[in-house]
Amino acid sequence: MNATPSSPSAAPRIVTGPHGPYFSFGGPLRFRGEGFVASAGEPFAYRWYDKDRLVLGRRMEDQLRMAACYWHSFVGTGTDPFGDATFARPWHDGGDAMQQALHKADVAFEMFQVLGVPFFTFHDRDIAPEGATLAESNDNVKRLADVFEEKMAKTGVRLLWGTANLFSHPRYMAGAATNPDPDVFAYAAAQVRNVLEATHRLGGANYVLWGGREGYETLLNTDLGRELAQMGRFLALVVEHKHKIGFKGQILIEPKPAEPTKHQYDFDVASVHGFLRTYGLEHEVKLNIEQNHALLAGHTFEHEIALAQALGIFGSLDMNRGDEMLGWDTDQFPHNVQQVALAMYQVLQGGGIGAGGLNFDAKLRRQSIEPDDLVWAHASAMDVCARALLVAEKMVTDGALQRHLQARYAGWEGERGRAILEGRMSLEDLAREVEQHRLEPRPRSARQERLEHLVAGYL
Ligand code: XLS
Ligand code: NI
Ligand code: NI
Repeated sequence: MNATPSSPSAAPRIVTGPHGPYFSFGGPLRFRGEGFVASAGEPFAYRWYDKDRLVLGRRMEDQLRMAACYWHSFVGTGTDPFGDATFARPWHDGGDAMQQALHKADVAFEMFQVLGVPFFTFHDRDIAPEGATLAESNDNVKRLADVFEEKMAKTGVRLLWGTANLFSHPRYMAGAATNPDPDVFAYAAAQVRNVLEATHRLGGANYVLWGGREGYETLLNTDLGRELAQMGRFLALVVEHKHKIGFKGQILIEPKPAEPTKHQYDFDVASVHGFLRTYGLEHEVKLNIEQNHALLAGHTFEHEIALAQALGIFGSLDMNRGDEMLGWDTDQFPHNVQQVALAMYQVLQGGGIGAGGLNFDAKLRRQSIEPDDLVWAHASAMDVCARALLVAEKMVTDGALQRHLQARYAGWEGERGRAILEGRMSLEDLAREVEQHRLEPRPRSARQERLEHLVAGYL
């Protein structure tokens, strides 16, 4: 380990690996406020991400709990279905697979420090190579977890969540838990056990399951009912093991309607909630909601957040937008302040992000080939989220939206409304009420445009 000289005089130093600094930013990015003007000496500073600023009584860093993900940034190479790799990453060649993994870890922690991002996330296969046997693969993961433990202690970076990659390897082509072959189910279970334990050891706040291959292409070869039962059993085993090892983090499912399978079982918040209740897991498992997965399911991000909160299963967020014109998961960094603000408003109204966080499950466009593009992408996204949080704070403190909502539902706070909800009135009672009092409900404006104008004012 050696330290690189940092450019702005008093800035703390960044710990890099033996390959030296990968990014041109010598010290952690600083907060310089809205008036910041980039210069050769300081090409980037946060304009809104001021981690210690109090927002509704909590530090901004704690309201957002932002995380950089390992996979897109350090595994991705810029390939697309038509094109080869465009990113030349030095840790992808040179040395054996384990040496490459160590090099990758050095660069990852260098980036976390430059950004000052408090959390990271990973899949087992992102951090360590697959071995010849499962035992070897699991051992590789454990060795990297040792390395992480040391780096986390040195840098203060924490783990938002870990997850197992149960979708890349051909053994999982027909699903992991939902595979027609129980041996694959067993293999997936063994892999999850290992990552869950590594996540626990690293003090992870959550453990995520995204069922990329838990779905199907055609019913001609699929027994849907059987596969759902298998998935229910798998999740129960994960929950059981969590309690056995004393993992206190949240277990999260990440819904997505399709891609890679044509029809994914964890379609959206509503369908996952139904699934959890069917298998009696609604008090054990929460949701990791991804912005673009919501859009692909035909919902807004804020709809999925509000629904999960209403059902008591809100867990965490993956902050990556899609493209309005493209119907697939483009995993772009957030840049639309209004979109993020509307989501953050729901998060705040529902009591905050809790043990979850805002994970950038986002990747560079394949023409962004410079190392520093990784920093620019994350830092810009962090700044956009910070700004969106400040907008959401205004929406909360001003209170006009909330007042409108209260006025709109005020009837339900009255005697008749309460009697209905508390089950004190039958259909006959209600019919009598209407007749006796000659009730004739009068439609009232919902004022959508006026509220939209209010939102424009908070931006
Ligand atoms: C893919 C998912 C994936 C999960 C983690 O679309 O978003 O990246 O977040 O397995
Ligand atoms: Ni996704
Ligand atoms: Ni995701």
